[in-house]
Amino acid sequence: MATVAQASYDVLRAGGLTTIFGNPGSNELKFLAAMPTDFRYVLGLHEGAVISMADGFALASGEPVLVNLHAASGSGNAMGGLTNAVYSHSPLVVTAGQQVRSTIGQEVMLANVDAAQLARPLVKWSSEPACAEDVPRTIAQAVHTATAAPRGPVYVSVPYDDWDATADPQSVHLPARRVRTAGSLAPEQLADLVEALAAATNPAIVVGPQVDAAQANADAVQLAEALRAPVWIAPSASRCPFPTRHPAFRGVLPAAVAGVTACLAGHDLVLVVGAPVFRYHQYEPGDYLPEGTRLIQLTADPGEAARAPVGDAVVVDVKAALAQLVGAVPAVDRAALPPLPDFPVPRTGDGFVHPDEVFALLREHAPADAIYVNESTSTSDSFWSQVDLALPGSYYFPASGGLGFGLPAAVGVQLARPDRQVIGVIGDGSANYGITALWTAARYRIPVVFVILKNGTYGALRGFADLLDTGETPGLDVPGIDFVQIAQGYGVEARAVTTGEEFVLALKSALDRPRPVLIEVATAHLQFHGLT
Ligand code: TZD
Ligand code: CA
Repeated sequence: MATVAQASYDVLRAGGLTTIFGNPGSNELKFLAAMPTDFRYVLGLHEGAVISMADGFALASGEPVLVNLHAASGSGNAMGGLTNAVYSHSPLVVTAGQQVRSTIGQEVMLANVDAAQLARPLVKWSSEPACAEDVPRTIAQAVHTATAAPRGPVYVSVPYDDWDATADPQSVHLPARRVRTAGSLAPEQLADLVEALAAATNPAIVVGPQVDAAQANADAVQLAEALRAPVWIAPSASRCPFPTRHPAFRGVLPAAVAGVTACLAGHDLVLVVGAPVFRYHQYEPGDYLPEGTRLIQLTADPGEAARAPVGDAVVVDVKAALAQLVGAVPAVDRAALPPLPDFPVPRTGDGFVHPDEVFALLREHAPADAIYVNESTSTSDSFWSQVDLALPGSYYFPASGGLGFGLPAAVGVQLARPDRQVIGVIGDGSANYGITALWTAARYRIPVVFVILKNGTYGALRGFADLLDTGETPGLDVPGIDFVQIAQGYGVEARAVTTGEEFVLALKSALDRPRPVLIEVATAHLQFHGLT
């Protein structure tokens, strides 16, 4: 007779969840002791890093991933990272070990009191099975819920005395079940969209993370070419859904109402594909759209459709919808899109490396198919002006703005995509929230190149302080952090550079290594500010 643990692992295997990211405690040992040999366990030293490594792995592989946390304590540590997974539609199956069923009511040490409630405002679905026999079915439900459109994280709490119980013989049906979503445009919806696009004199397209997640980037290119329409990436880009050197590409829309409206001026129709309308950040109220502009949003997420403050929406699989539109829009009689200007000449620093120069040098010296995981918050404009991202799955940024994603997610992405070099571009502020992932990268020889941009400050908050006119506030600078020593302490080779030439040498040698390497780049005059 199979145990609950064995039946549960059969469900996980069938769903492809054979990589487990976790940090264990006493409540998880029974589950881990039963782990079959075809599963692999990736240990993270803090749950914030665990969840973000898993998030990166799920985003880059396109597959659901199991996260195994310790009770409420471990779950709480993972909660910030979970906000990113929610907004990146990451199919994480988060399990947390619970104390022995009969003792939860006494609130013994490390009981997860009211466990299912803990993650509920964030996750798609949360549960603690009512009895041991229902654990394998609950885990199957969790996997199907996480992967059904719109994808997203789920949470399951399992008392640890359940794992050794005898499984319900009927659990054998669970691994074979498949749950699939259909979601093309109905004929009349397609006809309406084609009519609107054909009638528009100057349509624009805005593409979002769902396009990259569905690997529909080439479909978006085809639609842009068919319509001869310019393309922007939706504000607060968490992925790169369009090739950045295509003549139609106009950049990332600013994350403020006024800026979006200014960019979209002159367009009578804006088709938003695979993004919310919109993920603003800076509060600059104004008209959501230019006068006379109509907006139509295509999204797989009914929540995104319902909460938009402006425009019509169609809830649909965006890859299917794009392919349908490409096949149906009539040829247009408009001028071809002009070729792109050359890359802007990067600004350079003296005694430090300007971020523009870092990104230009990465473009020149890193592999063309490198994947960038970016968590450097004040350097976005530099990044987008200098990079050449052509392939799907080339860029990841924290989807809810919660720091602590970047460094661990780079590790998870590299584990999922050993065929492409991952470069983590991480600010000296952001790096600290997920720093323990360096140990995991070293321990499992996951060869990420971490580029730490060191300006000694929370640069983005200095930008906000100007915007909000708050002047000098406490808590904005982070001087005196030596990332070379920190990295070495976790077992990662590291070096610090202060010139472009040094950076190129360090980068080339890092790219040749089969192990992770960290390069700390001075991106401001640290001594001058007294910030070393
Ligand atoms: N804590 C968490 C978990 N998420 C956050 N977004 C913040 C705090 C606030 N925050 C930002 O939104 S940007 C930022 C902070 C602290 C500064 C990051 O500094 P950095 O990058 O060094 O990584 P820059 O380029 O210097 O801004
Ligand atoms: Ca910084």
